[in-house]
Amino acid sequence: MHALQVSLSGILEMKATSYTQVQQIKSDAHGTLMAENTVGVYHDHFITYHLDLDVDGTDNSFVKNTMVPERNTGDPATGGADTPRRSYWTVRREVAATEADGQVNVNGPPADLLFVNPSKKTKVGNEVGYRLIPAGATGASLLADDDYPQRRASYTKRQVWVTPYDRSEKWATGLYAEQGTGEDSLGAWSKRNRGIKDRDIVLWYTVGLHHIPYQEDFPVMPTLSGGFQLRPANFFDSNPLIRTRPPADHNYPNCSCGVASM
Ligand SMILES: [Cu+2]
Repeated sequence: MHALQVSLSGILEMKATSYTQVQQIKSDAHGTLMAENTVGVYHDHFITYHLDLDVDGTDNSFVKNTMVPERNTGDPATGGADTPRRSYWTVRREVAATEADGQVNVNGPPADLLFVNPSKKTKVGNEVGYRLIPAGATGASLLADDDYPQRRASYTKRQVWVTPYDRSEKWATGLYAEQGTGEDSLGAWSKRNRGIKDRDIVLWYTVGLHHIPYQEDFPVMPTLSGGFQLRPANFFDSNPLIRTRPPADHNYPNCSCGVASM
């Protein structure tokens, strides 16, 4: 399993103000009064990971396993069962065909997101894969699509994008982010809606944090973290830890206790 985490710390972004007390603020101060004459401004952090995943080979597919609530029809022909239970949930499996299917807001309906190799199977026939698990910090941009920072980083409205590998597509906001207009960015590339099924695909995962500053963040911020995990999902035939050897019977110099001496 791979866990990736990014942490925010350091000096908070601040602006000067004439306010010295919260009661003086009559219009939007666009931030929190952190100290006299000091406002910590509202802002976002977006950290984008660009991962050329190769799950047991280069040609992979992106699979969305969406959990779907169902009513019990009582009829096995329609997935029901003759029991008093009224409902259950099941999985709708979708293999992304093109880039449009590869864009996911992870705050939507519950779904497992997997990268599989369709040509490699476990003994019982499941496609080998890895699962992407967001671990906090799943903020999506709140800015208008025609706002300038948002044009450059239109992809920040969704945490997950999947594209076919292209060596010229390396940085999500393009080569010149500061003066970019969005034409050389992940959002623009993905509009071509290329095929992403059973080929060399790339995951772009954006960790997003909306930051309303609080007084504890001043003057230096206690660490705040977010990230994601990549976890084997039908990659091994069973729990691989089962075959791990037990630790050898060491004599640790600072530890005199042990089963034999008790
Ligand atoms: Cu911040």
